[in-house]
Amino acid sequence: MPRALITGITGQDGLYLAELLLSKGYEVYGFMRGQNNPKRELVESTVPDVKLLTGDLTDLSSLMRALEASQPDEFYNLGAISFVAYSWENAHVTSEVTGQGVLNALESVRLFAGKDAHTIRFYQASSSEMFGKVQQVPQSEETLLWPRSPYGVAKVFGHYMTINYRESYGMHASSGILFNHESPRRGPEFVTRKISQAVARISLGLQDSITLGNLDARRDWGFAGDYVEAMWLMLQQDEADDYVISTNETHEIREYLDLAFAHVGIEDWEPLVKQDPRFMRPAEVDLLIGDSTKARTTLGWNPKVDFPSLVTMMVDSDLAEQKRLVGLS
Ligand code: NAP
Ligand code: F7E
Repeated sequence: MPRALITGITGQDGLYLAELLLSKGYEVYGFMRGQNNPKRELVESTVPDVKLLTGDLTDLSSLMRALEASQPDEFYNLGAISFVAYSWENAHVTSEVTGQGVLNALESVRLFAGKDAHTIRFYQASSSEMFGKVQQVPQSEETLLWPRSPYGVAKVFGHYMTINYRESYGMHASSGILFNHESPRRGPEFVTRKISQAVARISLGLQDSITLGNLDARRDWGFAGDYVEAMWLMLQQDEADDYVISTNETHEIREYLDLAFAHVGIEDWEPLVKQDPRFMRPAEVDLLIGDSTKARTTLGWNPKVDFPSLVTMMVDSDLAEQKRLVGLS
C-alpha cells in the first residue's frame, strides 16, 4: 500500500487530494497545525481514514517527526498562507510559511532520507500568482515570473527552491503551477465563494447585497477536484518536472456574477453589487490565462468541469447549506 503525506490537509485541495489518494488505495497522513485546530472535525468527518499528525511548516523538527511517523512514498506540500490580500498585511509571516516553509519541507526530506531522498516523490503547490504582471499571454512553464504580491514572491522562492533541490540533490521534486481552482470547499474569503455564498443568501432573502473590490480582474478558474488529479499524475512520472495546470480560458468576475445570479433567477444584479476600496489590492494581477498543453500531452490530464458548471455547483452547494442553516431543509 503506497503512503502519502499531505501538508495543508485542512484546506480545499488537501481534502480533495486525500479523497483521491484514499480511493486509489493509499495510506494517507495529514499534517495539521495545532492540537486544537477548528478544522480537525471537518477533516475527521470528510476523510475519516486519514491519519492526522500535528506540526507547522515553520518548524523543521515537526516535519521530520511527520516523515518518521508516515514513512511516505509521496509528499504533497499544499500548506501555505494562501490568501493573497492577507499577504500584504502580513508579508513577513507569509514569507515564512509560504516561502521558507517549502525550504523546510524539502530540507526535511533531504535530512530524513539522505541519499535515498529521491525515493520520496515531492509535490510543491506553486501558483499562477507567480506570473503577476504577466509578461506573456497565455502563460506557460517558460513564461518569465513577475510576482505582484508578497504571496507571489514567497511562491517564487518555493518554486525555485523545489527546482534547486531537484537539480542539486537529484530529488524527485515537481512543481505544479496551478491557476485558480475553486469548489464548494473554497474558503469564503476568496471571490468565487464569497459570491456564491452571497447569491444564495440574497435569493433566500437573508442578505440584501454583496460588497466586492475590483470587478475587472480576469482569472482562469477550474475545479479543485480536477486539479488534485494533476498533482497525483505529476508524481507518477519517471522524471520530476514543472507543469502549468489550467483550463486555458479566462473569465471576468462580472461573468461569474452573471452566471451565479442567473442561476437563482436574478438577471439584473448590478444594483445588488457594491464596491468598496477595502477589497482593492495595492497591486493587481489583471489577466491570468494558462497554457496547460504540456500537462495535457505529457500527463494526459484534462479538466472535466467547465466554468458554467463550476459556478452552478458552487451556488447549489451554498443554497443547500444556507437552507440547512436557517432550517428550511
Ligand atoms: P487553503 O484552503 O487556504 O489551505 C491552506 C492550508 O495550509 C490549510 O490547511 C492551512 O491550515 C495550511 N497552513 C497554513 N499555515 C500553515 C502552517 N504554518 N503550517 C502548516 N500548515 C499551514 O489553500 P488551497 O486552496 O487548498 O491551496 C492549496 C495550496 O495550493 C496552497 O499552497 C496554495 O497556496 C496553493 N495554490 C492554490 C490555488 C487555488 O486556486 N486554490 C492555486 C495555486 C496554488 P489551517 O487550517 O491550520 O489554516
Ligand atoms: O481573488 C478580485 C481580486 O482572492 C481573485 C488563491 O488561491 O488563486 C487565489 O488567489 C480576484 C482578484 O483569488 C474581491 O482583486 C474582487 O483579482 O479569489 P481571490 P486570487 O487572489 O486570484 C491563486 C492562483 C493562488 O495561488 C491563491 O492562493 O478577485 N476581487 N473583489 C476580490 N477578491 C476577493 N478575495 N474578495 C473580493 O471582495
